[in-house]
Amino acid sequence: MEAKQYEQVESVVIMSGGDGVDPLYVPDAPHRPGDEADFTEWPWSPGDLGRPEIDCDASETLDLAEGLVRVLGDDNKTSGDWDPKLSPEVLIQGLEHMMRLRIFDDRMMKMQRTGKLSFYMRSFGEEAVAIAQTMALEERDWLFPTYRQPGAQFVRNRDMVSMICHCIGNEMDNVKGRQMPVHYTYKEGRFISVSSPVGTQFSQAVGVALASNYKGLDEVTITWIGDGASAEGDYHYALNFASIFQAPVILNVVNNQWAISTHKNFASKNGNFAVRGIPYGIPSIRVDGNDFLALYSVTSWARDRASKGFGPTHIEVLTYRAGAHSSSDDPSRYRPSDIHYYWPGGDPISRLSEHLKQIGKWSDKQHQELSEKIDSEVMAAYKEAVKFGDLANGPYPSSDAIFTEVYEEPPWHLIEQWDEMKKWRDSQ
Ligand SMILES: Cc1ncc(C[n+]2csc(CCOP(=O)(O)OP(=O)(O)O)c2C)c(N)n1
Ligand SMILES: [Mg+2]
Repeated sequence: MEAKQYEQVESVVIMSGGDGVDPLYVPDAPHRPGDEADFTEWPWSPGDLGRPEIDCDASETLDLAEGLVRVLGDDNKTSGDWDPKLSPEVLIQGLEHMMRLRIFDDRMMKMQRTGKLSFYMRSFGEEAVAIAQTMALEERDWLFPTYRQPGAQFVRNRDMVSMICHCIGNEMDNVKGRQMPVHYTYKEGRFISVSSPVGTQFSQAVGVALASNYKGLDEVTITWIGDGASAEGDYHYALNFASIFQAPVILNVVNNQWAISTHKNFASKNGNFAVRGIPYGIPSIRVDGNDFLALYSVTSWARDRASKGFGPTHIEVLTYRAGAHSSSDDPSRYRPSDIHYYWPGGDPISRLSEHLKQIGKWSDKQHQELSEKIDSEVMAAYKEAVKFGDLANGPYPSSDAIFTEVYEEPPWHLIEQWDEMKKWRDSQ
């Protein structure tokens, strides 16, 4: 066969910064300090969007990705095809988990401010996300969270004392001081260790989902990534692998509008994260992340698809980070301080409790009593946890732990270093 000819291209000089040419386009923030904090009201209502069959194609979900699945309306009533019709008992359980998370976060933040913890990250405003979604799964399903989904551990019954010991980094910390606070790992609950390098969990989750498939197990994997981290390659590798190998995985982008001080416009050109799944051939849905019922329903649908062999689902969870990124961040430097009060999705806890009151299954008195009960539970757990050491006074995990728990038998060069450290320690 004759070799093909390739057209020769003259060398092109790329001009930048000439007259009228912006050398670097930088997207604007939606709101800055001093701006009036308002959002356009959502045009989407419960009932706008149908619930497709679980074997649907990605193309059939375009309206779901461009719209917003909601079940709870502004009147706190439920409606539409996506209403999961949960019993009041399940809803009260969900409300309790969300209240526990908010009260726990509040207490831990106070501990951080008084020097009892080194660092903290709250889920403020996003409590429904991990809680509703984990409740919609089976206990055997795998969770690959970020630091913004610790609430899943309450659903999986993790002991609060153990969570606080981890945040302090004391002797009972199950990761022996190896992780930053809130970067939990909870093996018994299949809650995989939170990674500090954001985004890595996304492709790991796809790998685990493929392993479950290969072993013929009815286990689904769920993972979450932030809007900011979804600008990284890990997100795209995960979508591609999940789609090609039809992994039983639920891929969530939690769009809480902010990374740290950079905003969602740095990660998505048109502000919509859900539609990105469609060119990968993955059915994609955008869901109101402050609507417990909508989250539960969309996640059950995705689980059902995965479990029956129809592969991955891509979900944009639309929410708002009501608090700071972490205890090291001061968001009033880059956005209006009262902005979260204007978020059309409101507060996930109030919305669910108002709905329960409306159906006659909840009251202000019950809410108050539960809140007080949880507060005492958190205080009691804290007092118990500091018995094993606090940040100021220790005891801390032994420095020997640097050399243990990675290798069953540490290699010779680590043993040498370990011996050196012991000698130094004995000489102190
Ligand atoms: C690979 C990597 N880059 C940067 C950081 C620093 N960092 C930690 S959290 C964060 C913002 C992440 O924002 P987003 O993904 O939207 O998650 P959110 O905090 O809003 O839940 C950044 C930049 C990091 N931990 N890892
Ligand atoms: Mg974010």
